[in-house]
Amino acid sequence: MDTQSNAALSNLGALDAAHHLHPFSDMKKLNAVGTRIIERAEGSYIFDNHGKRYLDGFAGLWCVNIGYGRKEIADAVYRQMNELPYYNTFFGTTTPPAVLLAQKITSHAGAKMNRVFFTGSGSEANDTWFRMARVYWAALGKPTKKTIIARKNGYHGSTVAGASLGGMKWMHEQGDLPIPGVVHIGQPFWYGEGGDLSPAEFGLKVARELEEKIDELGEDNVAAFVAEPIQGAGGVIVPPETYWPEIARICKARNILLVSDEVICGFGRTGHWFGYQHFGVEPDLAPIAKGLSSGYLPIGGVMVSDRVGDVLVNEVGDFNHGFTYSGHPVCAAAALENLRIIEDEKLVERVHDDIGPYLAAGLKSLEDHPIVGDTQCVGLMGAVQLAEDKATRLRFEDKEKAGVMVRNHCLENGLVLRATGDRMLFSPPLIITRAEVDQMVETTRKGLDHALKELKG
Ligand code: PXG
Repeated sequence: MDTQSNAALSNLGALDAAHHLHPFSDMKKLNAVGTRIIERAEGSYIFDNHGKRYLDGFAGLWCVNIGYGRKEIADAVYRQMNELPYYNTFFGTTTPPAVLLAQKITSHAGAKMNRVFFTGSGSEANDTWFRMARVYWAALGKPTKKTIIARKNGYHGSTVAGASLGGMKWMHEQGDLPIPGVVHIGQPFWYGEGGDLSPAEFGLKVARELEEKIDELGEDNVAAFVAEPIQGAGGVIVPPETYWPEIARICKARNILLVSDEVICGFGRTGHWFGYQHFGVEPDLAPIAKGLSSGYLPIGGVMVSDRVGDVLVNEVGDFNHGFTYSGHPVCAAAALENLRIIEDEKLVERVHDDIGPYLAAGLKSLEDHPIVGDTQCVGLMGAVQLAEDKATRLRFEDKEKAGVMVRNHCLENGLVLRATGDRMLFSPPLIITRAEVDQMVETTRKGLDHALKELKG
C-alpha cells in the first residue's frame, strides 16, 4: 500500500467524520464519539481495527445468513466478473445468473409462487410491489383499488414508498410521509399492547383491525395489506398464533392482495425458506433481499404469485418499472452460490431442528432474570423483552435507557446485539455454533446484570 493510503488508513476515524454521512445516525453525536471501524470477519465473528473480536449476534444487519469469509462466494463473484460483469435485463435481454436465480428462488417458495422481479435492495422491492399491486388491480378493471394497508411499527425500507409503508412515526416526520394511499393499523405486540386479553384473543383483535379498516375505506379502494411475518426492526415481535390465519382469511374474504415482507424472515431465518411458511399462509407478493445473497452483494426482488404474475404477463403489457441493476449478473451469481450453500449445508433444516430451538432455550433461560419480562424466538430470530415488573408486564419508563445499557455492556464484552427500545434482538448467522449461542446468552446475562445494578441500585 502506498504512503498516502497508509496515512489515510491511520486517519480513518477523522476522515469518516469529515466526509461520510451514516444512515439513521445523529452525525453530530456520532462524530463526537467516533465510529467503530470493522476491518474483517470470519464465521460468526467480526474484528475491528484494534483487532478486537466480536461475536456478531446480528448477522451484519439481519443478513449474513451463511456467515462471513465464505470463499465460494468470492470465487463465484470473481468468475462472473470476468465472464460478464454487467448487462441489463431490459430491452429483451437476460443473463444466465438472473434466470437461474429466479428459478432457484421460486423452487423454495411454494407451488403458486413462480416468478421474481429483481431489484437492488429491500426498499426497492417494496417500491416495486407497491406499483405492481396497483397495476394488477387496474388491469382487472378495478383502478380504484389503490390504498395499501400496513402496520404501525412495521419496517419496509427507507425509500419514499418503503418509509411510507413502514409504521415508524419518527421516519414519517421527516419528509412529509406517508404518501397518500397508505394507511396503518395496529401491530400484534401482545406484551406491550395486549392488556388483559390472552395472546390468542389479542391476535384476533388486531387482525380484525384489518377488516375494520377495509370496511371503513371500502373494499373497492383497497389494493393490499403488507406485513412482516415477524416484525424485525420493530423489535422481533412474534405475533400470537391466531394472528396470521385470521389475516389470511380477511384478505381472501375481502379480495385484497396479501404481501409478506420477507426481507428479514426469508432464506432460513425462521427455520423455513420463508417466514410465511412458518405461519402456514400463502401471500400474493413477497419482497426479498438480505439473506438472498447473505449480504455479500446487494440484491433484492419481489416474488410474484401466479395470481398476480399471470395478470402481469397476460394483461398488463409493459410494466413501466425497473432498475439498472435489476438482475445484476454478479449479484445474482453471489446469490446463487449463497443459495447453493444454504441448500447443501441444510442450513434451513439446521435452524428448524437444531440451532433455532437451542437459541430459544438459551433465551428462555434468561426469563429468571429480574429485568426480563419475556422472550420470543422463532428459528434464529429472537428477542428478550426487558421489564421493570415482570408480574404486571410493567415496562421501564425510559425504554431506550435499559436496552442501550445492555447493548453497550455486551459490546464491551465482545458481543454485537441490537436494542430496539426495551427489546434485545438476536439474529445471528445461521451457521452459529452451540458454543457461540452459549457465549451469546452468557454475555447477555452479564449485560442484564449490569443494567439491573445501574437501574435499580
Ligand atoms: N423490509 C424489511 C422487513 C426490512 O427489515 C427492508 C425492507 C429494506 O431493505 P433495504 O435493503 O432497502 O435496507 C428492511 C431493512 C434495523 C434495520 O435497524 C433494519 C433494516 C435496515 C436497516 C436497519 O433493524 N431492514
